[in-house]
Amino acid sequence: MSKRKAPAGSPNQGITDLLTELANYERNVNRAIHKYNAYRKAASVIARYPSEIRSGAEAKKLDGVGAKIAEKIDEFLSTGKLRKLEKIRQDDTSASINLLTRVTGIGPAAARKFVEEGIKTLEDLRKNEHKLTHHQRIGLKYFEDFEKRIPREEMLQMQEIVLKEVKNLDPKYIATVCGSFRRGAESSGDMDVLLTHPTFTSEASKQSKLLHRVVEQLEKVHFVTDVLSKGDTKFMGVCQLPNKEDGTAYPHRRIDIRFIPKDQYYCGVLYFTGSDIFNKNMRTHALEMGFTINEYTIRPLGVTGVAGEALPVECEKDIFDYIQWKYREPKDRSE
Ligand code: DCP
Ligand code: MG
Repeated sequence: MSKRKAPAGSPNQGITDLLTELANYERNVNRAIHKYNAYRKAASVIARYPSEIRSGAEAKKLDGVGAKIAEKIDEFLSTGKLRKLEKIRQDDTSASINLLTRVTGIGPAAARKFVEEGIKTLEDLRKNEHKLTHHQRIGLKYFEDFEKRIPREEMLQMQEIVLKEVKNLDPKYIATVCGSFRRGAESSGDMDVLLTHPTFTSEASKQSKLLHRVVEQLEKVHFVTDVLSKGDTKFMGVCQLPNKEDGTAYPHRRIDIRFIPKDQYYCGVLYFTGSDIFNKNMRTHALEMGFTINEYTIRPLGVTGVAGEALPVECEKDIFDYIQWKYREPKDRSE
């Protein structure tokens, strides 16, 4: 999962930036995940609004924008700023926590702990390397690179390398680049790869070798440059395209590879294609239809509300069919 960096370019970017900043503040500083989600939902619906919003009342008509957010939009439109945000920005602790959580591997709890110990800047982190986990050290090392979004053109080149190497190892592997890339985004925050193999099912014993072989091959061709963590079913790391023709280097990028049992693969592909807001809406509809969906399975709910056995799934459309939803292409899954 990538740290939140919204793509630029809506007529209401001033408003969406403001809501995103408030969302991050609620998550990172207050650890108020519901408020975080509410601001994110409002930002996302406003980001897709095609014309310039001129009042809070106009915004309030959109699903996900309530009275309090509408009020903030009014204040921002009439004064060009928001007192609440000005205060947050001036608060030293909030600003430091927000900064530190931009490092991958540092969550809100770790950030608060560092700040309480007086570690407040990237410089402070560098001086205290011994206090960082391996993951956090790599996050610090590539801090600037990881803040950059990945243009689709580079995602396509990255995808080509991953799919080619996987196929060369064993054509029976199935790999899918999910996340915002699969939804057609012009830029992505990271690369989310899902991997399966017919011999790996939820009944079979663990097959972590099949994941590790792929990671080792990607290291061998110098695509994967660093490992953040490597488990039986999930690899988190860093990758980089080979240098451009003129010799300049591409930024280092975050890559996750998840190794998923074949029978759970398409529930995984659906989940990791997102968006997170689309997933929430789809899960809500599934519940209304008497099913529970998560990143592994879709299961029917009995009259007592207890989930039954996982239903067979051979493709994403099967999941839509169970809940009687018209199939939606990845590009139509922003909400
Ligand atoms: N996901 C989710 N709920 C979360 C986190 C993630 O449903 N809390 C799912 C939907 C996301 C997908 O996982 O689309 C991948 O997570 P990312 O954070 O990488 O999100 P995107 O790939 O959509 O965006 P980005 O371009 O920022 O990477
Ligand atoms: Mg992503």
